[in-house]
Amino acid sequence: MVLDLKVVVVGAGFGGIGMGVALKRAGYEDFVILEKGDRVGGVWRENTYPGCDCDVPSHLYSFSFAPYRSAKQRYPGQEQILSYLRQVADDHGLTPHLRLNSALSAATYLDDLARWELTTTDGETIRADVVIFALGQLHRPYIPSIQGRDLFAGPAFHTARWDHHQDLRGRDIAVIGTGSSAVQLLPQIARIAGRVHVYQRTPQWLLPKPAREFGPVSRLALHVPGAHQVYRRALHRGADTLLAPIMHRGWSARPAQWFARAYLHRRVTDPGLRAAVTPDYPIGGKRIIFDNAYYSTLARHNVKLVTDPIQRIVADGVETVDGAHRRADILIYATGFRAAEFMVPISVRGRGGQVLQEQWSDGADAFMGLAVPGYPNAFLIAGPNSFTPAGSNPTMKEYQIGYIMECLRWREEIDAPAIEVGATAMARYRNWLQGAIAKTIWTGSVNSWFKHANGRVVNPWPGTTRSFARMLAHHPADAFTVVPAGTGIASKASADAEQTDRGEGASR
Ligand code: N01
Repeated sequence: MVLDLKVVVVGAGFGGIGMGVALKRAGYEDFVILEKGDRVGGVWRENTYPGCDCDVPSHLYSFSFAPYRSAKQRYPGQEQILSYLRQVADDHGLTPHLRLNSALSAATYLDDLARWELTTTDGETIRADVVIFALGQLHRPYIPSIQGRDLFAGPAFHTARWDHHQDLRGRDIAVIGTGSSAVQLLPQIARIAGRVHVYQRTPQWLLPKPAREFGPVSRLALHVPGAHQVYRRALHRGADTLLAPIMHRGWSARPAQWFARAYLHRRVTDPGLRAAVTPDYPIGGKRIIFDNAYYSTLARHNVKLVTDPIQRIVADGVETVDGAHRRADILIYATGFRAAEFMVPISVRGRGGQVLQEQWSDGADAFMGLAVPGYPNAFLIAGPNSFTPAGSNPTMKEYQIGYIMECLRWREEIDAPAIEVGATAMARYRNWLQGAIAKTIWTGSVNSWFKHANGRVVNPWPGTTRSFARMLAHHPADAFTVVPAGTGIASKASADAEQTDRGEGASR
């Protein structure tokens, strides 16, 4: 049996839940949210490693319509974020719309019907007018294929697949990777482990996290009408003013780099360790980490930072290229995610059967990270180049959700079977985007999950959250075009020509 719906949202993290709330508020009832997991929460459901929390303040890392008014912690913990998302879903009546344990495997646009046909891994077929992919980027673990990986005899797992059955007390642990997850994890496990070897390939820039607790006075003050909005706005402005300039080369990043270097010098007194953890690339080249405990943990008697590259993994430990063998009972991969691969493993076919993954083989791109020419009535939340390393990603998603709602309203208003972003608007946006990225430090040689394997910067947004909002403040008719039913295309070139002929405007 085929289920017939108006809208299908894929993913129940911040993007999918926020989209569900917007649909409900606009009076939509005929929609489902497909979720591959057994609960809502996205990355905050997947990541349960000790110490997992958020280094963005809770009053920013939340929806504008659902403030964390009584939060005691300035930075929310993983469980707190998970229960916040569950609460938002409950409060806004999303539970009946959720289809948990239901992973999308394929999405195909049916030209004749101007509708999407969606197939789940358990064989269900759904047809819908509109599909919104809110899959997120940091949920498919990356485990490097280091020689001997399968020979390790003890427990080995990724930070996003934490094995809670393992007792780490007194054990020798190897942690591979020194990104945000490792930095949060290390202080927690070092307290109980026998010995921890941390394998660093590239050092990270760290900045301190301001005080963690909100006192009773601050909490009370945030209940004063309007105070929460003022505080949130101030946090946004602060991030846009202090953090966003770091992404640009030159003087604007210098104060942050001086500050980070001074912090490192204060916290790491051993000259050898200090040299080992000092990055040789500009701050912001990788996502900056906010933390207070990592540097002091590296100096603990039972923790050793290893900077010699890993040669191989053996049954009882890790060997480095200098010939050293370090024993490990447990191996933890803090090696990040397949973040540069968008929409994997879903097979997406647009007009005329064109295949999204083929189009994106050199790196994904999408108009404002939310729409791709040739894929009518399909939208993304947190698609390519819409991750902000300098602010609140739930806020970026809210801006995209607002724009998608405008698209849905416009489509209904003009009674169009389908709309899609025009090739001209996309080309102009792409030109602007590439120009903006060229002015950032991300194009440097340092490795990061911001980039595709070919070096193209595909994840971060090269501006402030305010500039993102400004660019989405245009009417969809400025960028989108109507697609009548039955508009299959023979090739991408003919589609481009056809859309240009229609003379659609551009959004900027
Ligand atoms: O992953 P990462 P993460 N041999 O990709 C190393 C978000 N997050 O899970 O730098 C040896 O940053 C790799 O080395 P190198 C946040 O946006 C947010 O830590 O590539 N090492 C690196 O050190 C974050 O940016 C919060 O040289 C290898 C590490 O593995 C994103 O998630 C909290 C290797 C991977 O670091 C990802 O963070 C946690 C190899 N073969 C996470 N391969 C918040 O608080 C890789 N590495 C919001």
